[in-house]
Amino acid sequence: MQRRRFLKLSSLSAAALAAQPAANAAPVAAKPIVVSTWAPNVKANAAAWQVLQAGGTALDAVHTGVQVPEADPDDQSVGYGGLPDRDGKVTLDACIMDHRGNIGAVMCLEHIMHPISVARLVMEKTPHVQLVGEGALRFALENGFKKENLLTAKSEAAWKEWLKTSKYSPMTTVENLLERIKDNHDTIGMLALDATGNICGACTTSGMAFKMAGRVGDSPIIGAGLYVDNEVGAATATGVGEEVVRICGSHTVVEYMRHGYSPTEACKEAVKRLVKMRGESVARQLQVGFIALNKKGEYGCYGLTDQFTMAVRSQAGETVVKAAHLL
Ligand code: SD4
Repeated sequence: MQRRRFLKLSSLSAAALAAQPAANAAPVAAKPIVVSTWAPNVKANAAAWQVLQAGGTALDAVHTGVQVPEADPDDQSVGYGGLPDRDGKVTLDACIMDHRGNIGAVMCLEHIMHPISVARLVMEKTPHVQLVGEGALRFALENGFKKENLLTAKSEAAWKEWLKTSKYSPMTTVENLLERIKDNHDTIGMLALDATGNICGACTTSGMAFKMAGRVGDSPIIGAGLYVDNEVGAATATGVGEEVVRICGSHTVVEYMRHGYSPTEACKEAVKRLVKMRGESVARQLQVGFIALNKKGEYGCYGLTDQFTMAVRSQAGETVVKAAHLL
């Protein structure tokens, strides 16, 4: 796989990394609208869309939408059925951000099927913005969440298979994530613009498969995996979280939109920054994807390498967009 990727990506030219002038055309749809990372999340968008269409808030829409993959045992990258860490434990990361800058996150949370709901409770019921591990679990149980076994037979089998051959190394976990991304399915980041013009976002994941115990990626980190500024727009990320954190990815995308870039251009600029920082040879072995939505309902996405997709739902119907990519 490494070699295949290398051959595919080695055509990167210096020109591809040079600053591009801002292009203008951005897909636009009247509000309300909801967008998500990865094509299979059309299902999650459909649930969010029901909320939006009924006049619900962007916050309720993203909260409802991302619960779909969280509860889906066949989705091995989010919630129930997520691939475990290297010790066989399913540990979940999630965050949520509303149009007023309220935020809540949980990290390394075990046994709770809907970490996004716990993140929302952190936001609404505590003086804090992030709870991790045991404290997050205790908070969830105290608030009526049920303790469940999230490791499905399918994910346990995948873990046992991995144990036979894999080494505990950072690159092995990255390779696992890249394999998973080839199935076009991964972490869900969702952004919604409701009928009143407010934007909110949510992001939830089981993180990198077979990660070290205690590892937290970008997904529950506000500014990295998700960022919302109701005056400008919102962005969310997927891919190798360590790389997204390094450039405060989603915040970076929103800042580019603030300075007039279209959602697609803003996502591209963040990807370019990462490549500049990491260098071509490291970057070509990775995947990072951003999606963004602005106040006008314009949306866009961009990937570091091939295969990234986004799902869109608006009055115009359901669309899947294949992201352009830098390398
Ligand atoms: C993480 N960003 O934990 C997540 C995983 C992911 O596509 O999004 N993969 O690093």
